[in-house]
Amino acid sequence: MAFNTTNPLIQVEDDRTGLSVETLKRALADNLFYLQGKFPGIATKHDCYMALAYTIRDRLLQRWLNTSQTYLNCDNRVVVYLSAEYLLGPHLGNNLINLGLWEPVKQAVEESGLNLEELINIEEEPGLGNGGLGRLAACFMDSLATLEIPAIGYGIRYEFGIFDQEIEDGWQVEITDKWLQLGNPWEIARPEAAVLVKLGGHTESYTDEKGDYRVRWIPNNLVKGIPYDTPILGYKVSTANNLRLWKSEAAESFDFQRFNMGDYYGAVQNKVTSENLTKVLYPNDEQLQGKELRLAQQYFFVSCSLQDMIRIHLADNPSLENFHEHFAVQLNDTHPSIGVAELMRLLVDEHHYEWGKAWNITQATFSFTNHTLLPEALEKWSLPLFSQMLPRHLEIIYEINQRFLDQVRIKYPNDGDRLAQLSIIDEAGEKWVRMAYLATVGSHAINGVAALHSQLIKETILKDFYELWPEKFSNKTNGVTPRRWLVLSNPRLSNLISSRIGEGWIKNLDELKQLEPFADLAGFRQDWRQVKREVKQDLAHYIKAQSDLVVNPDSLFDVQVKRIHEYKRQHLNILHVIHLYLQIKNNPNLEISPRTFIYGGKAAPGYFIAKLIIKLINSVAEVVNNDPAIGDRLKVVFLSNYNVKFGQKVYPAADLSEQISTAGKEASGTGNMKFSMNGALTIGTLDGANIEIREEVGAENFFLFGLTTPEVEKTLAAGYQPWEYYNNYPDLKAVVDLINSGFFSHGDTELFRPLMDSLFGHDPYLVFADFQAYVDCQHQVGEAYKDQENWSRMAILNVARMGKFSSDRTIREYAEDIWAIKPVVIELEDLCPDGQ
Ligand code: T68
Repeated sequence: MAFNTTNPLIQVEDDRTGLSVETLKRALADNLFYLQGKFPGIATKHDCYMALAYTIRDRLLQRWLNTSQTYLNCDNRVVVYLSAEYLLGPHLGNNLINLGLWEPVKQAVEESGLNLEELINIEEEPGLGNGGLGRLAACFMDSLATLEIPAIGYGIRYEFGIFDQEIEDGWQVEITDKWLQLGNPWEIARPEAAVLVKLGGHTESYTDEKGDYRVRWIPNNLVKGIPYDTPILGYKVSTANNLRLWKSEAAESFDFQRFNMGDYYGAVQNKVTSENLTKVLYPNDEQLQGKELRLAQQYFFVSCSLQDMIRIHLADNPSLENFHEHFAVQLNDTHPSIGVAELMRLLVDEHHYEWGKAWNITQATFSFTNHTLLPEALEKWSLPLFSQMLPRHLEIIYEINQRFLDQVRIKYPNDGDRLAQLSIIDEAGEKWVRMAYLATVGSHAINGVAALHSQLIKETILKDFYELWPEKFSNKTNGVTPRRWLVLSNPRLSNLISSRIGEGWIKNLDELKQLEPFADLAGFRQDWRQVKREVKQDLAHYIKAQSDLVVNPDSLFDVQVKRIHEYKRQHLNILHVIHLYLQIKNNPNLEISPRTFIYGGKAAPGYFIAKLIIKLINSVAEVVNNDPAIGDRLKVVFLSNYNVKFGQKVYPAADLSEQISTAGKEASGTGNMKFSMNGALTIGTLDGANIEIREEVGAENFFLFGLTTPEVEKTLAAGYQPWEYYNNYPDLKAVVDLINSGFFSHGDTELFRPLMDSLFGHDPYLVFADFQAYVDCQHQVGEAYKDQENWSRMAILNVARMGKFSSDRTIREYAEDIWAIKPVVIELEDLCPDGQ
C-alpha cells in the first residue's frame, strides 16, 4: 500500500489525500462502499453526496489539524466569535471553491456517472440562524480563515434550525427543519472535550482556608455540553479555522444522585430538560421575554465556550492573568452577553481572582456589536426569571452595576435621572436586566454595523454611554464574502469578470475597480447581458419547477428577498405591483417594461401581520398572473422557503434589488450588498448600508426615494396622519380601495382588514407617506430598463465599485481597530517540525 502524506508522523493512504481525478474517483467509490455501505447500483443520490462530502473532508483534514496545532504551538492572539446563530449554507460547493478543487472533482464525479451540481444541491443546509445576523457570522468566519486570522467560532448546534416554509392557500405554514436527519459529514463530535454547565439553585457564602470571603453556587441542575467541530476553510490558503457548536446532554452523574435518593422521575425530567436546551432555534421577532429556555440556551453555550477557552489557555499558561492577551471575544449582539457575568464568575469564584483584576481582564476581553435599534428587539430578562436560573450571575451583575454607577455618580453628582437611565437593571416598573447595557459596560469596544446605524446608536439607545466613553464607540460597516456570493453562486459572471481582470478580485475585492473601463465597451456589455440572460433563465426554470409559473427571462426581475417584517416594507412593494396592475387595466395599451416581481422570506411564526403580508402577496399574484389583460407584462411570484441555498440562485438573477426599509430602521442589510455585487441595481431608501452603497456606486447608478431618518422622526413626532396621504394621493387611494373591496380575496372584505387597520391606524413605518415617492421612483426604473445599453453600463459600474462590501474589509477593520490581531500563516508541510 502506498503512503503519501505531508506529515511524516501521520501515515495516510494516498486515496484519502490525493488530488488526481483517478484518486478522487477511487475515493468516491471507496467511501460509498465503506462509509455508506452501498454499491453504486443501489446507492441513492444522497449516498453519493455523502461519499463525495467525505472525500472532500478527507482532503481538508490536514489543513484543519495543522491550523489548530499551529495555534496551540505559538502564542498568538485568537479571535473568538460568540454567536447564537451561524447561517452557514451548504458546505460542499464552498469547500470545493476554497480548496481550488472544483475542476478535478467535477471531472471525477462525471466520470463516475454522476452530476456535481446535482450532488451539491442535495446537501441540507445548516439553517442555524434567522437571517442577516446569522449569515454575517458565517461570512465573517469565511473572511477570518481567508485572511489567515486565528479564530474560533462558538455557537449552538440546534437540532432543529430555522423552520422550513411552505405556502398553502397563500399562507405560510411552518415545517420542522430536520437538517441532521440523514447525517452531517462536515462535523466531528469531540465528547472528550465535554464541559459541565450549572443551572438554577442558590448561592452560599463561605470563608476559604486563607480567610477570604467567597461565594459558591449550588445549582439544582447540571447540563453537559458536547462540542461538535466543523472546519471553516479559507480561500486558497492552508488555514481551516474551527467552528465549535455545543449540543446539550444530561450530565449522568447528576441523574445518579437523584436516582439514589429515589427521585427517578425527577432524574428523567432533568434529562429531558437538559436535552431540550439545544433542540430548537428561536425565531426572531418573537417576544422572547419569559422564554426561559432561550436564556438557558444563551448561558449554556457561553459557559461552555468560556470554559473551553480557559482550558485551552491554561494548557499553555500558568494563570489567567493574560487571558485577554490570548483571546479577543466578539459578542454578536446581546445574545451572548451573559458572558460578561460568566467570565467574572469563573475568574472570581472558581479561580479566586480579586474583583478589580477580574474586571480588567473581562473588559479587555470583550467587545460588542449591536445589530438593531428596534426597541422591541432589545433583549431584557425579567429579574425573577434571571435569579431563578442564574442566581450567582444576578449577584455579579448587581455588583458590576453598583461599581459602575459609583463611577457615574462621581462624574455626574446629583444626577439621579442619569443613574436610572444608565443602570443595567431597569427599575422603572417591573424589574429587568438590560442585556445591551451589560454588554456595553463589560466591553472595551462597541460598534454598529453601518455608518448611519453606528451614529444612531450614539444618539439613541446608548446615548448616555457614549457620553461617558466616546472612545469605545466605532462603526464597522458589514460586508459579505465574495467567495460564496459571487464565485460559488454566480460562476458565469465570475468567469466573465476573471476573463478580463484576472482572479485577484476574489481575495481583494477592490480589484473589481478594474472593470470600470469595460462599462464603456459595447462588446463587454453584450457579454454581460448574455450572462445575465442565462442566469435569469436558470431562475425561470426554478420558478417553473417550484410554482408552475412561466416567467419571461427578458422581463425586469424585481426582487425582494429577506425576512418578512413591517419595517422592511414588503407591503409597500406589493402596493406598487397593484398600482401597475391598475395602470394597465385602465390603459390596456400601456407600454411598460415587463416585470417579474419575485419575493421570498419567512415570517416569524407568531407575527400575524407579517404572515398576512405573505397572504396578500400571494393573493395579488393569483389575480395578476391569471388576468389575460395583463399577459406577460406583470408576473408575481412568492418563492417559498427562502434560505441561503435559494439566495445563491436569486441574487445573480436579479435586475432590481428592493431595499425599501423605513429610514433608520434597517441597521445595515447585507442582501443589498449581495445583489449589487451580482449586478442588480438598487431601489432604496437612505437606510443602513444603502447609504454607503450609493456613495460607492454613485448617485446616478442608484434609484433613491423616500423620507430620510430625520424626516421620518419629524413626521412621527408631528403625529403622522395616514388618512391625509390616502385622501391626497389618488394612486394610493385606488390601490387601497381595490384591496378593501375584496378584489384580491374572492370578495372577502375582512381578510386584509388587520393589515389595512395597521396602515391607517398605527404605522410607525410610514408606508403611505413613502408610497408616491416609491411609485415615482419605480417609474424611473421602468423607463431606465428600456435603455438596455445604459442599464448594463450602470450594472457593470455597480459591480466594479463593490470592493468596500467584502467581509474581508470588515474583518480587517475589526482586526486592526478592536482585536489587535495579526495573521498567522499555516504551513501544510510543517506540522510538529521537531517531532513533538
Ligand atoms: C440584522 N439583524 C439586521 N437579527 O436587521 C440587519 N434578532 O440590518 C443587519 O444587516 C444584520 O443583522 C447583520 O448585521 C438580525 O438579523 C436577528 O436575526 C435576530 C436574531 C435573534 C434575535 C434578534
